[in-house]
Amino acid sequence: DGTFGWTKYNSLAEIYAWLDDILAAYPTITESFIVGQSYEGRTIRGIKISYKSNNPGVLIESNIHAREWITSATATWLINEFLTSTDELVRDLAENHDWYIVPVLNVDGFVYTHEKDRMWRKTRQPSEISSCIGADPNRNYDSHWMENEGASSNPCAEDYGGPKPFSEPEIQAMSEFVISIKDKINVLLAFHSYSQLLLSPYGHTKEEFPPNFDDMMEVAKAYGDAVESLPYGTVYRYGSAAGILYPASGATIDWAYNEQGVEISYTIEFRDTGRYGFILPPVHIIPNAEEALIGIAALLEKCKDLGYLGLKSAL
Ligand code: 0X9
Ligand code: ZN
Repeated sequence: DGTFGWTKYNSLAEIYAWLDDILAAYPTITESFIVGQSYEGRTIRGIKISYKSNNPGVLIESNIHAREWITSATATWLINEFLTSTDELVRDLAENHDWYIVPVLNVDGFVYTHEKDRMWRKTRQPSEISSCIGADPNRNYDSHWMENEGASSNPCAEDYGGPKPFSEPEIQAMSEFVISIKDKINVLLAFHSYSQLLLSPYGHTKEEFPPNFDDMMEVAKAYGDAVESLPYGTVYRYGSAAGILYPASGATIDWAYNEQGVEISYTIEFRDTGRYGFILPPVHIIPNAEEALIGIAALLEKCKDLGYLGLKSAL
């Protein structure tokens, strides 16, 4: 019926109904989890996909920015591939990693983009000092929060860091969820759009680079090369977030890397490079998702070669 054929973008209700169908269809491989509740009281849901024990863990955070619809469309497409594909590469990828996928983190903002303002980015919690609403959830984590002009202190700005770290209930909840599984997580991928970039820490400074920066760039190159090798593949650039984009402090990947020891953490900025930007036509969903799939497969292969996919803790 086209509701879930990745030929259009879906609402939160449609995504959650589809998730329920998937969980019911694959009860032994999938597990539902709840990250927490949003400011407006919505449930932030996720799905774990695990074919066997002692797999390295990969956490995918998607749609932290409300208007970046390609991210949840890609995340749901990946879930479907992991469960249904018969392709050998996809089967290896699916079955040899444990997947924790949060398709829509900023649920209130996402609903707002569907119902009121397509270009909304932030959360929907009102400010106490201004009539402007919401904070940038990707500036709200407690790691170098507000440092080096990596976020704004103006509640009306698109990159407002919030009144304090973890002021946004969605980000507080996500941080608790990450902490609860961090011993099982080898790799964190934060899905964003747009610009076709792979960004490593640090976000708060371009003067310094993380200890394993060279490894992270090698891993990012593997992603870019794999995507480019596709017949219709696009070009991905890579570097540290502050180095090739702009300073952004308090982002998910920086907090996970700096404070929680997740040694491989990337922001992936999907299609396109600006022609359509956030309003990416739905005909891009499947090609973008195929690029993500092939890119993530190459990325994890390189991570494994470099020794990053070992068990983090004996159970
Ligand atoms: O500004 C952001 O939060 C991300 N770009 S977006 O256009 N999707 O809003 C980039 C974040 C990268 N920076 C860090 N991870 N620090
Ligand atoms: Zn974003």
